Amino acid sequence: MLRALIFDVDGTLADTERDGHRVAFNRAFADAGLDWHWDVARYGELLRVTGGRERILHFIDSEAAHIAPGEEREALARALHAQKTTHYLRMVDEGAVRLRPGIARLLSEAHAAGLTLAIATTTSRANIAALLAHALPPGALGWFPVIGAAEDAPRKKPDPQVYEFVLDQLGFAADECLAIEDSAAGLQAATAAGLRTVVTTNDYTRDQDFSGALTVLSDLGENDAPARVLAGASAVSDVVDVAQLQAWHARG
Ligand code: XBP
Ligand code: MG
Repeated sequence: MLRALIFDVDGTLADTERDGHRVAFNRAFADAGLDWHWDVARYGELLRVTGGRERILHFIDSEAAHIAPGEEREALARALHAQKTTHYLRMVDEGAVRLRPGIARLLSEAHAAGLTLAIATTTSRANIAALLAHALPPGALGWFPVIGAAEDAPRKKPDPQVYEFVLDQLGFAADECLAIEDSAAGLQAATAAGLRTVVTTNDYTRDQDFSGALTVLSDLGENDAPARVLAGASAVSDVVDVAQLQAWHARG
């Protein structure tokens, strides 16, 4: 029986990366007087490193090796990442980030149907709270009794740590849940935790390897803009709703 849906955040609930996180990183670099700029294409490459602080550290290693290794490098990455989060939170409050097609519809429907909703993400609790507060009805954060975030799982996806944390908190077996992800790293993390996964791709993840996913979709679909199945199990309805997820889950 399907009991819980576990959602990734960045790229899955919302297209946060190109016009949200990326812009916030660049603002933090400018604030610090650095001439670093992550353009849209470069950011796509950098997304291979999951976790914003880890992404900055990787960039320092590859392009700013003159910055002393060790404490100086760690402190710089931490400070830039904190400043980036400040910018990102402001941008979310200003409405720079929107939920993806079908997300608000499916979350409301699943909550009303009694499915447990959870989150498993690499980003921070503050970023999740801001996004949900801005984009969903008041109180929607309370629809998610379990949230696994950066603070709970220092080992970032594709490591399964955040999914294992969420499953532990939920108290459900992995085969009673579905994960919804947008990236190969996310799919690997969920799969390694024993979860079956529905993938909705986006501009940054479209060409990644999603073998092992239950199904791969353009998005969850709205009534006037149906979801397209790109690979895996076919759909019985135009939009991904609770009945559709139950059907996929039952196929195993
Ligand atoms: C998301 C990430 C995050 C975001 C930026 O991966 O890797 O690092 O890009 O957020 P996923 P932070 O969707 O697989 O969880 O700067 O807060 O890390
Ligand atoms: Mg993601």
